[in-house]
Amino acid sequence: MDKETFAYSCDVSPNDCSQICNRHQVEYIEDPDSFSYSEFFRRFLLPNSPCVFSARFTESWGSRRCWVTQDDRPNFDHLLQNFGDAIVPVANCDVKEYNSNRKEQIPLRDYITYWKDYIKSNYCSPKGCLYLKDWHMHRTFPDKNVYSTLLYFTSDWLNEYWDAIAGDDYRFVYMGPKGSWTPFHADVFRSYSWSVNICGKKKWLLFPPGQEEYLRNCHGHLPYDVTMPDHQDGSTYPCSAQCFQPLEVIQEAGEAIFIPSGWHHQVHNLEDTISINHNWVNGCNVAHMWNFLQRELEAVQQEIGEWRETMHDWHPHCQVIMKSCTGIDYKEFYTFLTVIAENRIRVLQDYSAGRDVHSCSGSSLGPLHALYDVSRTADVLAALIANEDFKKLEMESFSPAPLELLHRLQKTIHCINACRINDM
Ligand SMILES: O=C(O)CCC(=O)C(=O)O
Ligand SMILES: [Fe+2]
Repeated sequence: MDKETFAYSCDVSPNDCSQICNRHQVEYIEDPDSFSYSEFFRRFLLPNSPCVFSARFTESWGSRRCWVTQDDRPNFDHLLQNFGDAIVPVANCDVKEYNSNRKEQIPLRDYITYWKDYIKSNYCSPKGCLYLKDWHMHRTFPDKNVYSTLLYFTSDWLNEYWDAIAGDDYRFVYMGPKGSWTPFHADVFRSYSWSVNICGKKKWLLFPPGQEEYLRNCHGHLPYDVTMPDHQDGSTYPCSAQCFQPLEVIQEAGEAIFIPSGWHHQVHNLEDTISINHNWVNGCNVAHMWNFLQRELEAVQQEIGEWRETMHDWHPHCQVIMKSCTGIDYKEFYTFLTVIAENRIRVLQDYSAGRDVHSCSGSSLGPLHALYDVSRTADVLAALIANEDFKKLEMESFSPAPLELLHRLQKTIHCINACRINDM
């Protein structure tokens, strides 16, 4: 990150997306040589706006050669030879379960047999339209080297955290025939996503944050498929007439799309398509994640509100339910902030001491980015510490103690501002 961008990031609050809502087109970035990280940060990350990168950005990816045949179709033979035994999650696009699709785990070999038969039968099968999605390919095959995350997407606290605790990851492969699709949703924890088509073509329907409120039905539920004509019916969807038309993006082979935080979307594969995507969170959208967690906890508290007075462990119980519904509770959110904070404090200490910082987690975008991360972590940590529900947790078991960590972050910001900022 350059000095101008750092100074700008100190003056504007992240995620002010008001200017995007009336825009009708998503911006297209053509040339990797003239598009810097700082420009992406200023024009897309901070304002929380979507964009598409041309296929030139992913030209060097191995998967764009090995996973694709000469005529730009999925290379089934290569996938079978390299990954045939892997067990992969497969959703049935024709079977709705809650607001998603029924999923099962099968060997990739069987999925590819199905896919080939499906094509031969003219995209029709008694099994329905099956979509391989959310396959943690990178976790199972870390050395396959089929892609490398674009620099613009590398400030990724979510995967940095889950890698550090060897817990999980949010790096996925999707593959499915023409006609497979993903229902209307916003991403996990209100994270960003990026997605690159290795081959094929997708149609994205994007709704800026808040528009989804107009799409709720009379029971307050969000739609499963926003393309269904019944959304025009005012008695079932009382506010749908007020909703903007979605931004529609056609993503071609090789192109990358950036989906900002909290933007609801629905995705259709217009051809047989393979894509790679990550969910990610960083200093620009961590406040979205924190707001989302607070709303999730409120929803749980409402749901079991009648036992508040009679159940002695009602507050911890709300956290348990929240963790089972969303995948994270307040304690884990705190641990997540701790890992990022410690990594960035270390980068800045090493930098101040004149040590080489290139090999540390969170250092690749430079010391000013580390300083930006420290200041965003401190802001969200301060909000967490002031939160009444967080105060009710058993904080003696938290290490480091939240206030101590906040003071260390503030001291780091102070020291760097006082002595080094002009040299960075
Ligand atoms: O490609 C798809 O089917 C869905 C991808 C998606 O929802 C995302 O990347 O956020
Ligand atoms: Fe998504």
